[in-house]
Amino acid sequence: MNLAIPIKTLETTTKEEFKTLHRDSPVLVRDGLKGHPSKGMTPETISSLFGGAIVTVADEVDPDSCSFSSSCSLEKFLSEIWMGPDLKLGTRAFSTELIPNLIDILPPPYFCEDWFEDYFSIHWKNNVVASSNHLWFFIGQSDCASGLHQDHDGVHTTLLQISGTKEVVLFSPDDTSKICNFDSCANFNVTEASEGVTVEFLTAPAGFDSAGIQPYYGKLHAGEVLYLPSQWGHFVKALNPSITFSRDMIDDRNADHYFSSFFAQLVLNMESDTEVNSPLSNTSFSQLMEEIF
Ligand SMILES: O=C(O)CCC(=O)C(=O)O
Ligand SMILES: [Fe+2]
Repeated sequence: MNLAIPIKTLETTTKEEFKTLHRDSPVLVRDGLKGHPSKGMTPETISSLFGGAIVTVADEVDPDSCSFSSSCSLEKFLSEIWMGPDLKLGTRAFSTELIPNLIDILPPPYFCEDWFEDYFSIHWKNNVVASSNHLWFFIGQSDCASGLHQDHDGVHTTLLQISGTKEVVLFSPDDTSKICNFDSCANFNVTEASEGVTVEFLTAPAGFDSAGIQPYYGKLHAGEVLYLPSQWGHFVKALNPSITFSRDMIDDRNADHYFSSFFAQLVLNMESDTEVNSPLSNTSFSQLMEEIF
């Protein structure tokens, strides 16, 4: 059993203070949605903006046996399934084909520096930020969970809690590399007791030793934002019907990591000619190069 440390929590901050004092560890900012276009959104507003998108509904509680059951419109999911009988169902989707205008309501939270936002042209924003899995929504019933993982390409991310409450368990990049091997991560149980929250590892990769592994634990409420620096492992579970938006970011600390992964992937995609999966399938390589240089 490993006792969790509470995630650092701030009532409020500023861009300057956050960059100087806080950005290198996970932080929960209570007024994180202040001034954000998605603040106060309801299932009704989300339906009116994006309700026509066809989303996949899945049982996401156990990521290893995630059974994709059906597709339906986001409007139907929100009005009939999300509030319906509790089957631990959830949907997650990212921008572009599904929700082309998600980028309009998902700029970074007020306290975050982001080079995508500050330096990218419209072309890059539309073809890379909006189409390379950097803008997400996660909508799920109670108990719907995202298994422990690190985000792709070394991005920093923010979880913007629009509605409901989620619990999160975090591990440092070093600890995450011990808990997860290439195929899977250790399974664990989270228990809340008067002496604190404990994490008990159940199944684990061969040779895993839980001694010294330090979990971090927190609850994310509507209006709050959780900031996760690059490569922090995260497990997220809805404690009641919940809506989370998520926005990735880069800055001086992870831009090299991001661009080396991004271009390595691009070259692989060009070599194997799998244009459909390319993050730049809407644009040509030469067009992109013209934008950059
Ligand atoms: O809210 C969730 O279920 C997962 C969020 C997440 O993993 C992310 O935004 O990177
Ligand atoms: Fe994630």
